[in-house]
Amino acid sequence: MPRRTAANQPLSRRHKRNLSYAFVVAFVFAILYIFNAPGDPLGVPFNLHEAYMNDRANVDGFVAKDTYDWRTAPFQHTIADYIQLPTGTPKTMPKVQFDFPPETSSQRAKREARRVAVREEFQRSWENYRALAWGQDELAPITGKGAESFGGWGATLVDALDTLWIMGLKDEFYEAVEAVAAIDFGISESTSISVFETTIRYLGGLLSAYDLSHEKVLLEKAIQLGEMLYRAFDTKPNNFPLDRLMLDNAKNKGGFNADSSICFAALGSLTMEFTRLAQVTQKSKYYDVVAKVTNFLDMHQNKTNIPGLFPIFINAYKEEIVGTSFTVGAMADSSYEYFPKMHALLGGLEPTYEKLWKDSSAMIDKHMLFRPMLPDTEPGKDLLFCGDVSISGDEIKLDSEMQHLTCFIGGMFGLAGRLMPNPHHVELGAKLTEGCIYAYHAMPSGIMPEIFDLAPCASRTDCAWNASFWEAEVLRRSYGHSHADFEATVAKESLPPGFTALRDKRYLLRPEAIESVMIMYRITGHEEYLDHAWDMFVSVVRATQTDYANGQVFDVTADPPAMPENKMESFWFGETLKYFYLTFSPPDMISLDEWVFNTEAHPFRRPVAGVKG
Ligand code: DMJ
Repeated sequence: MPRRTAANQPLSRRHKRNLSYAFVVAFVFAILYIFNAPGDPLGVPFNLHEAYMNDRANVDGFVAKDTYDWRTAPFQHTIADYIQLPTGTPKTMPKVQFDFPPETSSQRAKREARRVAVREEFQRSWENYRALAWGQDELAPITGKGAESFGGWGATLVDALDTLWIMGLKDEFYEAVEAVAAIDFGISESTSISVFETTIRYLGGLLSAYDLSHEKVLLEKAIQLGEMLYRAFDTKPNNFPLDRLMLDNAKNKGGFNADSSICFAALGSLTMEFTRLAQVTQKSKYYDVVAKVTNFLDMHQNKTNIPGLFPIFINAYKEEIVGTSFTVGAMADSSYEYFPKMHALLGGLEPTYEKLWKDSSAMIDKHMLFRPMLPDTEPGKDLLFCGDVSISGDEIKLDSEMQHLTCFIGGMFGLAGRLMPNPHHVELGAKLTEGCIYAYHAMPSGIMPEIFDLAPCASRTDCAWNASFWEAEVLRRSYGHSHADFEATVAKESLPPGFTALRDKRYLLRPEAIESVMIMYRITGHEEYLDHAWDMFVSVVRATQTDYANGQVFDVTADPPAMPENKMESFWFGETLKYFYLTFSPPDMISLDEWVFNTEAHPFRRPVAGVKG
């Protein structure tokens, strides 16, 4: 018979009771821990974040420094009557964002870990910009030197301001505001500036940081810069904006001729920034000059060579729109993007933007969107891309070439489909976003190239894989003749099935794909977008990280990635990292129902329904 030991003796009732108490206490602690697990200390609701960031208790007053007051610059082609900002009370707009249910603790832990990783990537580059290129336009990410590219006023400093605010980097934000107050828009590194780039990066950045922080000096700087850019509208015969502004001429005499050839993006996408400037200053003169362009576009929209669409180049001087090449990519993109966004920014009070959107989106859908032909094992029916079109006689021809720049289009259709309710547009937005996600996955580095071509399907509903068609398309793009040529091209170019050419294999740190992922996630709440975003982030960091920051990639087909280029544009801070961060933030952080982004990812406050501005 076994001996009775302490271990095998039956437990006394007192022991059992004590054990149950211990179990209950441990269980309660475990539950408390799970629901209050230490996460990101900055992960607080938006109103608390805003109160924390805008508490200026320890912040000095800032004084704007400018050696020249652009309000005094000449303006020869004076305007007698301004088109006024729309009056009336902003309309109630349909809800954009999905009603997100509360997240579980494990969802939150995963999301916050990803958000912190994005913030840390930003901070690493920011610290080096601060130490090595403070106040310059860019930090060269390999040599660690400063570089000037956009007027020399600190493009990165201004482009990143609102990202600092959104990421809760309070000390860094106010340090940057102090440096921005000291920018001298009276002098420049450059003799001429791009009106479009200066507007979307600098003016957009200043207005957005002002909208978020209410920091007065940011509005003063926005007005100084706005007055400089306003000189681009000092043109004969119609006050249409110039593509480039010669700064000395603008200061000394003014009075220009409108451009005889200006791209659609440069002509049509100053609307949001000048409208927001008009709203916050209550000065319709800023709205007037962009509204004139909008009225012109409206009058001509249905008389172009493909009615509804605008060609890449326009004669602003003669007010002629006769071009035959059309794209939603480079040189046109943001003008289409701004139609639905202006509808939101004006609280639905100006019907022209809805009309411009409806007529252009119908033709983009009809002529430019295409399903890629992919092996039957691939999810081709769920994907769309957007190519370019040209017209010759009556024949409209699709060039099934996609640009990274065009990846914003998924978010554009999704957002517009919510603002001006249209489930078909939301579905297009999802498929276009899936197209870009697919192109990221298809490349050995996990990153989509700058420009590539695909074999297009004849139908979006029915499209069986046809290897001979793919081969013919590869040969057409590469000027090859034989099956051997085809095989050599596929091997040399690392072409996945369905891809017919990689016209530009670089990745320039661009934001458009993650922009659409973020918007579609906020609209639909579909969790798989979070994983796609994370895959993109991991691949992008892996291929771009340098000792100092992140550099452009030469070849997205190289794996492991080669050394990046010594170049980092300001939109890496202003857009790309911001959209990654917002994807992994709680959805009330810059809600799409309260804010609308300009094309450089600067959020502007939307009017509140029923409340006059
Ligand atoms: C940004 O400067 C803006 O998004 C612009 O509209 C075009 N694209 C670049 C970044 O890729």
